[in-house]
Amino acid sequence: MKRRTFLQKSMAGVAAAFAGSSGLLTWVPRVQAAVISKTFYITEGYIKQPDETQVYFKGFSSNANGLDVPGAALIVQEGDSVEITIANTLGSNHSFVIDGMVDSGIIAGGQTKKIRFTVGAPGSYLFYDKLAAPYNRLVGLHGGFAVMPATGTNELYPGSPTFVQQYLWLINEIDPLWNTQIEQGVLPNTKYKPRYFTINGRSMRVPGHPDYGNPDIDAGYNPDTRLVGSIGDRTLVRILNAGLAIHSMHFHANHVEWLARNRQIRADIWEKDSLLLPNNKGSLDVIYPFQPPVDAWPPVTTGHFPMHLHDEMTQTAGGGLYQFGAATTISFK
Ligand SMILES: [Cu+2]
Repeated sequence: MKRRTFLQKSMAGVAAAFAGSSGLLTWVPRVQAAVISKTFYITEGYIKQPDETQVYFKGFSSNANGLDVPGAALIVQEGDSVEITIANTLGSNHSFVIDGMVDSGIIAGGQTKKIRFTVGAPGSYLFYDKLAAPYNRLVGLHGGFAVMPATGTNELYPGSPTFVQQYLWLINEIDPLWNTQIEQGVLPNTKYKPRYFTINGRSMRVPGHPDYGNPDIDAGYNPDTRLVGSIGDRTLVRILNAGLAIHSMHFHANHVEWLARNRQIRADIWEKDSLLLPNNKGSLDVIYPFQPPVDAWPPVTTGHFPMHLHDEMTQTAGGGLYQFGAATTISFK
């Protein structure tokens, strides 16, 4: 997989308007709206899965010659003006949609289209291709769109608990047979059997595997995905589900503060260790507080803990490789 790259441009002269790659979001709070521009190339290619199978994907890529699955995450602020140019390098029709905010309409094969919109309410959104639903979305045409409130504060929505850093986790599951049928230009006609499960396009590797700890490959060590903090580094995690399956997210060491699900703000913020992630573009927003685990004695301030999904199939690859699925790690440094 090509390393994710990112293009940044702000016509209002505001630096660091949005961020890096698919997961760890860079954000500098600001009070004025800005103009945010981004170009995506709709591309295709193959990504090697944990069992060495090469699987076909399409993506919203930052380079015409690359393949980014998911597409680079965008982080913007309510009220910003966004201009997105989408160059469809393929022969098939595609689209770019953010529910409630923008719908490009059909972008025909070979066509380049520029869309403009004003950013709506704060929260965590998916951008995706809605054509041939859900197949184009599942085959990789998706990415995260994080909207900060216009308050100039590190909070999910005005008045919500604050944090010092934020990540975006995009969960997907992959049925390679479906992807192959999409490659062949036919709509899948077989029963859905996902065999790979990813966070930000990557799966876990286990100790002893040649790619264990390789940040480009191993979801447990990829800096976009792995939560890293010291005590007190309250961390917002925006979790989005591009896939068809409902999941159970389980955090170790700390409970999380549950702020929203499907952008519905919780009236009461519960502290939970496991949470249901809805399917079909569902979302969860939580704060991982990086506090000393409350039940540990003597007190724990450093260490390395998992976050995995509790639906067991998601912890496998290729129909059986256990612990090569959708999981990552949490590092108290
Ligand atoms: Cu668990």
